[in-house]
Amino acid sequence: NKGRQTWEYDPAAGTPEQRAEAERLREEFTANKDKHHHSGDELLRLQSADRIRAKKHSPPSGPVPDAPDAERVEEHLKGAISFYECLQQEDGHFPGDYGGPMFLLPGLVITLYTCGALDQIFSPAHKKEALRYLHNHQNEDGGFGLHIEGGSTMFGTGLNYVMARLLGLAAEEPLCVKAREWMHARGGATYITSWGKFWLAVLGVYSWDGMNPLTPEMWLLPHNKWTGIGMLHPGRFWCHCRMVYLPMSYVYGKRGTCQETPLTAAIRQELYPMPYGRVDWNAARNQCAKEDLYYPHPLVQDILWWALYKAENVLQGSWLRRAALAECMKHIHYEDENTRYVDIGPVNKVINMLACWLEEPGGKAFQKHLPRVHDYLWVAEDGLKMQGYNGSQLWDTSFAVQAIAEAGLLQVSGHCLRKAHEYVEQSQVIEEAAAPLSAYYRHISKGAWPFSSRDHGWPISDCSSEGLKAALTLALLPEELAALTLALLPEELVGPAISPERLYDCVNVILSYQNRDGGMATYENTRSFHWLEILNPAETFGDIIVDYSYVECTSACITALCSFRKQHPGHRAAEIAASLKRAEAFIRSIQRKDGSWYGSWGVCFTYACWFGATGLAALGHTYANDEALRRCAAFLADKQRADGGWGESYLSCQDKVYSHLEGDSHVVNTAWAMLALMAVGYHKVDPEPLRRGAVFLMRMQQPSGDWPQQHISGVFNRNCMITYANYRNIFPIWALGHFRRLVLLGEEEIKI
Ligand code: LAN
Repeated sequence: NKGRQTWEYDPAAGTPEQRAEAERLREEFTANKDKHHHSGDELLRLQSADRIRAKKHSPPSGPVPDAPDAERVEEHLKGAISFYECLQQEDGHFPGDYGGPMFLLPGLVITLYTCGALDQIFSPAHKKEALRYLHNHQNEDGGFGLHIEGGSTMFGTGLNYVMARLLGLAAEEPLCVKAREWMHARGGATYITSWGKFWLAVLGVYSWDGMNPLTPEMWLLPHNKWTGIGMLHPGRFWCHCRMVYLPMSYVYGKRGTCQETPLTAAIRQELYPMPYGRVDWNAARNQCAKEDLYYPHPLVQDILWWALYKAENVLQGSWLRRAALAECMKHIHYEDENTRYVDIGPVNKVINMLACWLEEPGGKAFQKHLPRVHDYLWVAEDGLKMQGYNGSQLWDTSFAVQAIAEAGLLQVSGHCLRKAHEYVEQSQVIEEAAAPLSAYYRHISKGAWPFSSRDHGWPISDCSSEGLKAALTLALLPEELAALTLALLPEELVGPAISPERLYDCVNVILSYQNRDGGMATYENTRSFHWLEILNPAETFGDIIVDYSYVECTSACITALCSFRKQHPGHRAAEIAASLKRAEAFIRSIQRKDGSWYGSWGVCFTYACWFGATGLAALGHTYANDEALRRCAAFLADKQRADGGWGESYLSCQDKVYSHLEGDSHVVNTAWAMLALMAVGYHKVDPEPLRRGAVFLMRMQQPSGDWPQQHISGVFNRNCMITYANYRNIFPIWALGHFRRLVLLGEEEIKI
């Protein structure tokens, strides 16, 4: 259960002052909702209010000078670290809001309603907070976006409308009236995306005939690629795509639908501008609002779906269908059991739960799913949301370790690092998933680190790499701490070290991730070809079918292997050297002409430049001796703004063109840009941009030592944004720490 984050409703929790303060924070958020779409995770901070008040260090008050010296920066860092430490949990991880997507909670509410379990999970307080969330994130025009910063879409509006109704909001409430008007003005809910069609059909407010088929028989295709057709087997898809379409096709194949209630009968009539009985379902299959269209269907899909649509007449009720559904259920149970019912992500979590219920209403599997719903819920002053994962615990904690250790202020951070070490140790995956892995299309996991917790357990290339780097960083600390003559034994300082064997297991996983193109993908190897994206039916998401090599994942693997071989030079040295060479070639091959890299998991070019630059720098390349790094530095230097910071908009991700933020620069972008520039040694050429960046970060720091939550920093599938609440603490600490030691103190290389 390490790393488990759940919120409980306790009306008596806290002092009356704290409760009043929470209410005030909520009201303040609502009053300012047009100014910022993000909660600042203030309720989490409120929970730690006593610790925050008692902390030893705060940043200096008074204006930040234009040319701060090392001592001044040190004071800011101490304040930042002491503050951040207050958020750390008993088990050593740093919790934070991992919301952002707006299409997750409705699926959960629809499922729970369908299974008759809504009131079991959603207390009146949950409902109130979920409705608060809806009110706070409804756009001015009445619609809802795909994510909290996005313009209105039919997907967001249709699903959140339905959720509002299921949570008890009357159709005449202004929220509903405005959302309905938004939908009707655009033709109504038949224009929702295919995933939206799926959820509406489950609730029984949309016809299954209005859906392009999710033929479960695809799971019976031969998997061997030499058969040709085997290339289409879901076992070759990106795991998130495979794991979502698995239970979706089960539910589709069964036409699993909520029993009609007066409420669903009413919703049916509300979603469309015409009476429900007059909707043309065949035409509806391919309708999609222009606001939602990120990846329009190519013609082949229309032909394929038409053929499969016709085939449904034969397949439904056939022995083949029964065999396909049984095959799906086998894989669903495997996934549930191997993740302790957390599941790989928020979408398959909910649909797996629905599939289990359809298979056996009230059965054991369904019962085991219910408590794990809480792992995905998060409460902040903007309300209750469903997160994009069961948290980002290991990811944030590994970054935090690296950032805090590099600040080099161990007198302040020793305790915090010790706790973080416990979490890193306890979350490494130490066992494989159940055998046989190949029958379930699973990659090896033993030795990997997950993104969130050991219970979740899916291995990821760059999480393994960041976990390994954190472990290696911590392994060096006892010496450093001993040098400070602190009256503690090294073991007491960071806890017992992770054994070399476990680190070797992780290296084994990292090496296994290398693709033929030299790069590393996310959870598995690249198993098929880019042209398969023509089958991507999800209109709002790009590049979901294949797990590609990414600059982020590849660079993380490079830096991890480089750190590893410094401490363990004898272990698989030749293989590591060969792997690094190929990974380097991959990174170079995907650099853009303008010197940048495109980021797939963070916003955006700034994020990816940080990875591209640190990857090459770890291999010994610098500004002075490498043309690619000079181009990258020039790209970044060119993007610095008048306030000294960097600020990139999420629009970069969808448009694939650099886009500046309006208003203030962003502390997280600024830190990434500074880290990239320092990695390549730009400060030796011109320290000025770094000094200005550092001053910007210090000016943005709050008196508590915290930084403000600004625009959204994470992304997936090109088009959907996701919040990384911890980044605003981690990366400014990292960049300022680096700046102090490298630029102001003139250290050549930072050892840890
Ligand atoms: C994540 C979160 C972590 C992220 C990093 C480790 C940061 C990245 O470097 C590799 C990709 C990965 C693992 C990643 C992939 C896509 C995820 C799982 C997410 C962004 C969190 C949520 C998202 C998931 C796909 C959301 C559900 C939506 C679907 C389209 C299925």
